[in-house]
Amino acid sequence: MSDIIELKVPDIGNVTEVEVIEVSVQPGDVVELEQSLLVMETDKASMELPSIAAGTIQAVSVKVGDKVSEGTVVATLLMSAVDANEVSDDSLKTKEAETNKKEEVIEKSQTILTVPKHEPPIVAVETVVNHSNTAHAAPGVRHFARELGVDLSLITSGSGRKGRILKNDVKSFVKQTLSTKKAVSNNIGSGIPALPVIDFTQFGATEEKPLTKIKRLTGKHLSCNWLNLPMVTQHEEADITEMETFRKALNIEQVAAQKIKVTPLAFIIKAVLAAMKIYPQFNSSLSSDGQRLIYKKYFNIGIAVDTPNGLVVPVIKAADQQSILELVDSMRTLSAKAREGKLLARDMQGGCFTISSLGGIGGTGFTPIVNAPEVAILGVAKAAMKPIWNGKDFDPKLMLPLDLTYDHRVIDGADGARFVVTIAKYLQDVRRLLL
Ligand code: CAO
Repeated sequence: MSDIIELKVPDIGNVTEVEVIEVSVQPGDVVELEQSLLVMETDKASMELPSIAAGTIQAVSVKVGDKVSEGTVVATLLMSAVDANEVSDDSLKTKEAETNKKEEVIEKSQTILTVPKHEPPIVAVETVVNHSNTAHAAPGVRHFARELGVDLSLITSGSGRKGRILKNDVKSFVKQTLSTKKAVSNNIGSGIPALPVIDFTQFGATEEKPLTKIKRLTGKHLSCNWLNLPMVTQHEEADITEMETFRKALNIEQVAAQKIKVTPLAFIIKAVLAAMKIYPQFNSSLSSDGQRLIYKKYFNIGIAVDTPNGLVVPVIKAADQQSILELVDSMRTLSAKAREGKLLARDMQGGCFTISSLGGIGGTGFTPIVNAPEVAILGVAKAAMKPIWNGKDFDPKLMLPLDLTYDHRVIDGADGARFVVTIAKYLQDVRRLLL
């Protein structure tokens, strides 16, 4: 048996002819088993041709641009001693199949995106690596990607010719993935799978617009809170029938005196403040080591304000020192400033508890996200008339939906329920707020 073998194109499936787009070896090169010899490309995919044995390349019989098909001899190889003993002409085909299988196994097993050891741990990313085979990339790039555990199919287009993925594209992908994950990985080890990168243009026309700065910052903050805080939302309904009668009467006077209208929110702030005084854990923050609760002796209430540029939360300072009408005034000033984009950093700092009211818009309830380092947030939806059973009959009552989300590390479920029930009690009879 000769120690020189012909390296041929194996069965390439339904395709009859493929183009050689890269030749990775030249005469004299010492190659290992399964080392890529060349890359072939069809309209849809590129594939590598691995060597079926280790040895030294004697001659290369194809060049870039050549069309090859099953059986085309691409090179001849002088096998290394071990392989020469192992490989016979008859066994080449079997070996070839094994090699392909091995590659497939290696690729399929790489389902987790890992990072170089010196990097901090990041979120593991599940990938569908068998799609990697269809990515357009040279063997060196594939090898590099494999070393980093990068699924090439996640890189939607490369910066090389015809969208080929280059080494730099892999580096940028890793960099981008690391920086995205770092933002959410402060408390990690949680192995949250990343969302797949999807090229939506494959489904139809699209248009891209950058997020506003507020949206980007809010998104980061909300994601961080969502991932770090174990949150529970407790729902309640407050009977505000009498409160609304009082508020409407008050507003007749307010309008007559050309003053600003009072909305339910001012009463809600008052009720929240009263409940916070009874349950001081709602006016606390967890220390950064998670070992202590920091109780605040001041009462600053953040109000979520919807602006054309996104959600902002200005803070009413010393809200407990303000009357209902003063709260209305503070809210008006801050929400106007927010909508005009004139809030200063200090207007949004120092909050103890946030209220997010969507009641002016509608909806029957929602689950707000705690505005950490605060430990709870109250969501308010739209009040609606409902038939409430009084023991004998149904009474029509104006019911206000309240949704309290709290950080379960700080607030127990029972206290969450007590707190929101207390708010509802104050709203049902606002005279109690005077006590
Ligand atoms: N049920 C029924 N009606 C309500 C209500 C409720 N819960 N809350 C307010 N209303 C009514 C008001 O009485 C007012 O009615 P009139 O026009 O007849 O006087 C109308 O709805 C509009 O109120 P408003 O929304 O302008 O005023 P507000 O004081 O209730 O809220 C503010 C002020 C700044 C909080 C609000 O304008 C806003 O921006 N809300 C959105 C907050 C947001 O985006 N939250 C989501 C954050 S994600 O967690």
